[in-house]
Amino acid sequence: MASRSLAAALAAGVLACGWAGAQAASPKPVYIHMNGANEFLENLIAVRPGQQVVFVNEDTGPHTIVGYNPATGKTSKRFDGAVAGTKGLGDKVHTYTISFKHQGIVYYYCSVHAVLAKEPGGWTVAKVRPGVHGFGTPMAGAIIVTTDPKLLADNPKTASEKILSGYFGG
Ligand SMILES: [Cu+2]
Repeated sequence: MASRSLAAALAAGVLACGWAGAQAASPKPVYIHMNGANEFLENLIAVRPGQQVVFVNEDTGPHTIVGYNPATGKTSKRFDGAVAGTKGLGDKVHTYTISFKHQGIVYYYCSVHAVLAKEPGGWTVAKVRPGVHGFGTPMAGAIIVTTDPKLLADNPKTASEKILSGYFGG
């Protein structure tokens, strides 16, 4: 009898631990892809504080990922990544991973394909670097760091996959 209740207690304990572990586990990363169009495919995403954001370069050319403050125009020393290109599907892809502690909006751009420019109102924005081909949008994006479940559920589908096989670019 004793061993049976012990086994039950152990089982309950294991289940409780497993459940607690699952609760404490950090959420999956959110992926942002570079794919040959000189843009960030998922250029607006939401993540929880502490959740990893992984930039995946599926392009043959290199890119940078540099945070900036639109109010001051200053670039970030901490949010400052660079990713080399890849030879194509099946070849190694380079990634850059970062997470953010505080809620708010974080802005970033690729300094190879975009430039920061001060608007007449004083706000700094990313613009297409002259001479760079692309799809009309500057290579830049924003990350909303939030606990709002509606925002977190609104990420593009591609943001949940590391490798997008149809998106390798030239
Ligand atoms: Cu770029």
